[in-house]
Amino acid sequence: MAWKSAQYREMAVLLWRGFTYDQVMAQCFGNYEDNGTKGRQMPVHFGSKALHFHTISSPLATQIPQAAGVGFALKRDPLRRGKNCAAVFFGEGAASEGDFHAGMLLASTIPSPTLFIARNNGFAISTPSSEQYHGDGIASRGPGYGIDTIRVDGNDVLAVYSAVKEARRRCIDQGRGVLVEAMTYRVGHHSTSDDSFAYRPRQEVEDRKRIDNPIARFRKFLEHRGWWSDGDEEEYKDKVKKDVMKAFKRGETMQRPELKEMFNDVYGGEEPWNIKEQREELRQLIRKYGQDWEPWKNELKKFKGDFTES
Ligand SMILES: Cc1ncc(C[n+]2csc(CCOP(=O)(O)OP(=O)(O)O)c2C)c(N)n1
Repeated sequence: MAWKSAQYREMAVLLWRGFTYDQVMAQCFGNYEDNGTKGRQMPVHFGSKALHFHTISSPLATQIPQAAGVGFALKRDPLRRGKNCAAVFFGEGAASEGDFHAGMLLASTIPSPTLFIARNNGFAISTPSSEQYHGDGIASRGPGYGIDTIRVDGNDVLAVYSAVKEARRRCIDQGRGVLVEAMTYRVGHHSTSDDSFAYRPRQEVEDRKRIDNPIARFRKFLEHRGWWSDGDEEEYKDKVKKDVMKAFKRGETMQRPELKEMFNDVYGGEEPWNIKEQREELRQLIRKYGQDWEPWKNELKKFKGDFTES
């Protein structure tokens, strides 16, 4: 199974590998079933050791040189050499960070089977790609690093599938990095706190949704072949919506992980004195005020276990 390093739009990779809706909600709500990040990460910053998915970091592009390092480690391991690669996802905005260049250079000079997947969706929040680079997108940078590169129509599901399949084959066979740039258009707002109509026309978005959209296009393809219909679509959407809402309601009401988790896993190896000291200080404060001061009393009920006892 390839090691994945993602930005924050790759939840589908996890779902494809068997991550459940309950696990998604556990991470987003930071409840006690959030085994990967234990309530200590921002929502959608998933991670799963079992599914070989590195925990997502907020600072853009940090995953890129890390992935090149993972690729190198895979190549050094006799059991995984020639079988596995590291795959890293990032946006065209993240590719403006120095870390993009560091990662590409690393995979090129200390060759490592790393699949760089740039998803160029035209925007980095409000910055259009026309302001992101003056050259020919991200793909044009690959040859400069001696890295095999392909640009693909990111709105054509099957084209992306075959491009990535071939890129992966080359990556593993040659033990070298390969760059894929998938061209698409972000029809949604950047996030729920963004109003993209402040910086692009509504009509442009509506047109893209209807005309050149991977979901709409693939659906048309399936319908044309007689493999999908309006009825199938309605039935499927209805089922997924129900399943998602069920997991949402369940995850929302569950208790948070034990408070002591906040201090765990900060460093590897022996725990340093400052972490011990901070844990003890919080314990003393909770002993003193936890049951008397209303805001803390209410807040503490949301966590599993009794921190003062642990
Ligand atoms: C180093 C750093 N700078 C800025 C940000 C704020 N930020 C978060 S997402 C984002 C846009 C990223 O755009 P892109 O890489 O194209 O990915 P997209 O969101 O379009 O998928 C920015 C600027 C950040 N998280 N980290």
